[in-house]
Amino acid sequence: MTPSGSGLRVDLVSIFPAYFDVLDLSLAGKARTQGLLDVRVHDLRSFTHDRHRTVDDSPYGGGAGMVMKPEPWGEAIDSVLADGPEGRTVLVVPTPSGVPFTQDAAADLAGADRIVVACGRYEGIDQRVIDHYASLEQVEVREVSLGDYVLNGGEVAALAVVEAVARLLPGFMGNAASLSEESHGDAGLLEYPVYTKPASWRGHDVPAVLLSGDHARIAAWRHAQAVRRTAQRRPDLLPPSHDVPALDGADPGTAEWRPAVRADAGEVLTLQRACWMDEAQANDALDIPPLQESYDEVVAGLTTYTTWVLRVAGRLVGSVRAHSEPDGTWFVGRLMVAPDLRGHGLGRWMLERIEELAPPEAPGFALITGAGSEANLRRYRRAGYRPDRPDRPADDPRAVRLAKRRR
Ligand code: 6GU
Repeated sequence: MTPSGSGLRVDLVSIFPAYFDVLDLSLAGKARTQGLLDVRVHDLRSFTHDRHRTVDDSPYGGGAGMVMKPEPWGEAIDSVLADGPEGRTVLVVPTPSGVPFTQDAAADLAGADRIVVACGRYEGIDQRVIDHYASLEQVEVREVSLGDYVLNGGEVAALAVVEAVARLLPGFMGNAASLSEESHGDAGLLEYPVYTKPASWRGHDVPAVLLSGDHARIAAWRHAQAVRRTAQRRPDLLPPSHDVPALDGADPGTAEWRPAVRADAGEVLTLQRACWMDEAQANDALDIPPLQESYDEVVAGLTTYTTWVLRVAGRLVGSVRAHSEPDGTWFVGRLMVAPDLRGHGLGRWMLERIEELAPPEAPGFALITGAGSEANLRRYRRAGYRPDRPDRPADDPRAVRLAKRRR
């Protein structure tokens, strides 16, 4: 908050002050009536002195378009700075060549005492204006961009900045919004899809899990949906990509690690059967479920679990899935590697990748493996897994549950 406690002061400078009339209606309008935000709009042209109120001129060095002259900007910003609160002042200059404007940047601005937004038009503002204010002790300058597209001027960006900042101000609408952003489990992922009544609309049903009343299953489903959406739409937000371990004779450029889709189900099932054969031999049990049952389970698992597949040169060579147990433990299942490709580290690699997709609040990981499979027990031990609840009798004496605390 400001030293005076009078809220955030925002000064918007533009040749189109009417652009900001909407601030009386929006979220920012609510912050204003609550006294959290004090927005003032200034017409750049009132800081010109010629008959035509000129704000632009042709660029030195030639080229297309016009550049905004430094003098009106200098007078306007000086005048704005001369009247207003003490404290931390940030000059925001919207430009498509700025640094991306992010939620972190909005949160940072919400902690300032005043923001001045200089809305340029044409090809931009003479760079010396930015350089001059950046050289002043009492002003921080941020050239920001909304995204990789070009707008005609900074006004729409200024509105976006004001709205993003206003809803983060301490006290705004009881602060429910900012609380949810800080405490919700899937920070850094895109939101899961949301639904409301009616349960069926134009032939589209709300996913049944959301009607189940089972809060642990609902949370697990939402996390799986958030991970899958993020992988599909914003892979850049997921943990940094890691190279798939090299396979003899395979072009590493053909490796593909991504969330499973329904079209993968048949091959996941085939992989499961191939792995089951080995497992059955190691554990002396051959109770393979009927194909239909397994298929239904794989398909259902694609939405209720976070299931990922590894393809190399188009072939499905590995798969793993995970979901949150009621206490938040990230339970890893069906870690499978094609039998002819064992020993290249693919299993360990997939285990590490799926662990990275656990919700941040997960206290640790768990999995179940055959008690008679010495090789698997050794592999999981090397990956940090130890017998879980060894005191408790196992449901199935042929299986052991292993767990690992989160680091
Ligand atoms: Cl901040 N300004 C302009 N003029 N165009 C943009 C932008 C900003 N962000 C994306 N495109």
